[in-house]
Amino acid sequence: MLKSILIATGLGLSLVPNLSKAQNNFSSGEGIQQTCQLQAKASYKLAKNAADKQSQVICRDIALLKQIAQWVDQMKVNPNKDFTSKDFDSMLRKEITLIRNELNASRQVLESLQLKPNEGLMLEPAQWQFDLNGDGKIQTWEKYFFAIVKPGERAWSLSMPSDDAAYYQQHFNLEAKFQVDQSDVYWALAYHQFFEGFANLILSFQLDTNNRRSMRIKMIDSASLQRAHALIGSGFATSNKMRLSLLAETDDKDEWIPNPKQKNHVFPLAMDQEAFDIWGNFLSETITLWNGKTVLAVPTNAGGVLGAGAKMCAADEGLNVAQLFKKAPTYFDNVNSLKYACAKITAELQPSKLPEMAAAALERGRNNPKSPEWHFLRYFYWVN
Ligand SMILES: [Ca+2]
Ligand SMILES: [Ca+2]
Repeated sequence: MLKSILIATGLGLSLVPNLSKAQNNFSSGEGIQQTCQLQAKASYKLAKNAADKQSQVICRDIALLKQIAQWVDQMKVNPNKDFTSKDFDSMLRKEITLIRNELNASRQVLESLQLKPNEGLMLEPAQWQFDLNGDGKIQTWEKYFFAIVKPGERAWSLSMPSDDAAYYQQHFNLEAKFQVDQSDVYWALAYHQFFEGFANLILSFQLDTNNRRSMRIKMIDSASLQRAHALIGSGFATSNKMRLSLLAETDDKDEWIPNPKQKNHVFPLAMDQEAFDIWGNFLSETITLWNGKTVLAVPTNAGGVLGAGAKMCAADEGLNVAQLFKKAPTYFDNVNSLKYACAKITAELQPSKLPEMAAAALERGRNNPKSPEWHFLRYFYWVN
């Protein structure tokens, strides 16, 4: 009896300093493990202050990432070859619903965050090493999953994360750390809004396989489709807030995304004033188009998806993106199913400048691979 009390007290005492040390520590491997265990135990409801809220979002997102990695591994072991089957549909729908709900919870916490100076947590992402797929081992790709690439390195590829340790030593800044500020909160919020929007978009539709001769897409949830439009629109608006918030920063210490004057940052890309201007122009054109204040009218000689879209509407019409979401019919067979969103060009409803801007940016990029426009696509990947 006495022995068990002693052990219990000893345990309690030894736990106390660990717990306080674990509170929102994202600068060491042990710290983040303990912090996130604490957050999980509190079912991600531990949010008494700004630090707890940041901690909750990071830990909950990592838990979601683990869940996805485990789900993908499970799919590899037990692949369902027939992706048109009802089984596959409900399995995928269940997973995307879970992703949407988790992103929704984190998004709401981020929306409620307004950081005052120095309320931001210090983050050292290369220390965040987890067994993501739950196979009991931390493999090389898992060890470096959160590590940040060095400036000037090729920041993106669509291939699987590398499993070669030397690759990370060479190309990654494994000492990178930064202190979160309100601009960075907007950065995270915009990503959450976009991804939650895409999850809603996917969930609005279903492959209709009842008619075996031709496959078509059925819209099954109009409310989810409206949420997708609203969330992606909010993502653009937040991205613009982030741009303005970054430009307004006057300090220069432990930064994540830098403004043109800040030098002390660990972001893989430096952004000059010109890049900020291009970003601002693209954003404002995109927001106007997204909200149906302009229409997408593409020259009929354009190729690709845009060209096909252009031919769909009459010569004096353009595609109204807001109508695309609001008036969506039940069935989509081919690109002509989108005709319902064609709108007459009038004095009030002008064509968007976005196609010309994109074409000009690509053209300048072709002539000068160092031009900021050419790098814009890379910026888009990192900066949203
Ligand atoms: Ca693993
Ligand atoms: Ca900053």
